[in-house]
Amino acid sequence: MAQFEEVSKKSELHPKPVGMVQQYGTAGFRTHADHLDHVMFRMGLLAALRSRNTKATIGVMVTASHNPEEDNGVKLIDPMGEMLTPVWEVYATRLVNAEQDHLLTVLEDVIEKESIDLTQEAHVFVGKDTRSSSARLSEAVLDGVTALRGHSKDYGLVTTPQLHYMVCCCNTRGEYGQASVEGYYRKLLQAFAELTKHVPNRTDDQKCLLVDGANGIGALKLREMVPRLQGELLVSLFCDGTSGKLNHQCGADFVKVQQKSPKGIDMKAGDRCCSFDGDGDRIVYYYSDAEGHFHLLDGDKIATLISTFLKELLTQAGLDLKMAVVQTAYANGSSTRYLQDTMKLIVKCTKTGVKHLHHVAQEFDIGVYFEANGHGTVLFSKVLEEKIRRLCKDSDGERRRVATLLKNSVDLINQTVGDAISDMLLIEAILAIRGMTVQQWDAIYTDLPNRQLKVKVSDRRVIETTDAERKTVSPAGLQEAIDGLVEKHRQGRSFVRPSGTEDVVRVYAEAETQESADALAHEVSLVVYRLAGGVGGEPKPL
Ligand code: 16G
Ligand code: MG
Repeated sequence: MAQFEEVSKKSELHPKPVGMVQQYGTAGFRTHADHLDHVMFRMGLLAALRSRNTKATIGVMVTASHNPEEDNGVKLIDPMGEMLTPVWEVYATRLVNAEQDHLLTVLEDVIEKESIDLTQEAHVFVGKDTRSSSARLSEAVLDGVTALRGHSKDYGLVTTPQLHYMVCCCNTRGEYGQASVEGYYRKLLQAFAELTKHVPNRTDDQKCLLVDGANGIGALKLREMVPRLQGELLVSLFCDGTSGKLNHQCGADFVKVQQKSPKGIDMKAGDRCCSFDGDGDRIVYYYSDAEGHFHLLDGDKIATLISTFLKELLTQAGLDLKMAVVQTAYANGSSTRYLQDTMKLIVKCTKTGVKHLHHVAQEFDIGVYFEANGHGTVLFSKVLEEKIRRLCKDSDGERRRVATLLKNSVDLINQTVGDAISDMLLIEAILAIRGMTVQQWDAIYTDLPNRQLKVKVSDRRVIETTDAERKTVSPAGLQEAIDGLVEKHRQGRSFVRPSGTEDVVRVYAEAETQESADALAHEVSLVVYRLAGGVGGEPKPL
């Protein structure tokens, strides 16, 4: 077709290696940067189609998050700033895997299936992280958009959540904020200043926060904000990208998995610290005590702090609304018990992957969702936002104060997706308002010791799960074997699931003591190895 001449011509500049197959997984396409040029070009094409299909602006983010610097990846962002809808993930996979002479056929197929009108305008926002390959790869995305006569706006270096925010702002005609990095800073900084302005007498020590920027984009963006925090938060930035390598021995994933502080951070006993991941959509907190023991405050502890704070405000404001915390099977059993039994909150469990949590959180007036790995945010219903707005205007005294706190919390939170910078500011504001130290926050409940292992099998798809990945249905006998092992450990719990990002089966175990959790994880991984076709040597630690 004549209208695709440009696509044909341009796609020759971004050829697909014959036989290469990739999958739009939990976090989009992600692999070694050398294998991504054609993927990027084609995702530019797909974004231009998705934009026409939704009659809205679509985002394309070039990043491989916490993966090594040599990798890269790409994710599409739907109109309200949410993850790409699953049907289009299938199109993405098809388009990327089409051999060169088949590309137009697959493209036409999507156009026909979705009845896309090519005379419509298409608008695409593009962003990238700090990887050395990101500049060239985002050019390939822009090429794809142009080849289908789409308009693009290149935001250059931004965190993933910043691009989600831009897309949402643009499609809500500014209702969510102004679609620029400056607009993002202004919205967050103002909400943070409002939240902290009546907090009395904090010492500099209480305001100090050590931040590990994973040598990535989060560090660059935070550095731009720090001078504008008006001394309410004193940030010492480490792993800021000036010398170290992206995600290398630093960042949220390293800290969470290794359960130790990042290399290069200068932390003393009791210092409050946090780590971002490589694209700024995850955060974990930690400190070390006087005996040198490391304490991690992960996504579960963050969800607990935030949901406790919001629930109290709701009660004080006299708002009786539905609130829930959404977790995955990885949530520490102690956190689930605390939220359910002590806080009397509704707790939901979903499959791993942000989009699953996001979806369930949308069903409530306040949906707090966090993965244990530190990715999470809070969603507010339109009804609640309206009630808060009205209360701010119509009430006075204590009720008005509480309503204003709620309003500023809503403004500080990036509701499109988990956002390390926004989460960090909210956590800091809550700790300040409550006059709470990191140790007091940590003491809300005590994590059950846990262990994660991974097992290599010849085909991880043989593992099928149910009940939000907490039970397996195949291979036969596996769940019974796990149940038998769990029974032998006090407070034991264990589950296994095929990874969505790596060719392995993941094993999780928790129990009353670390020895017991370690033993349980080991025993379960041996059963997986035996029943699910293990390959290579013995199962390895994560
Ligand atoms: C991706 C997901 C994350 C999930 C992780 C699980 C997004 C944006 N990220 O990083 O939510 O926890 O994958 O990885 O959805 P796994 O399947 O390899 O355990
Ligand atoms: Mg990330």
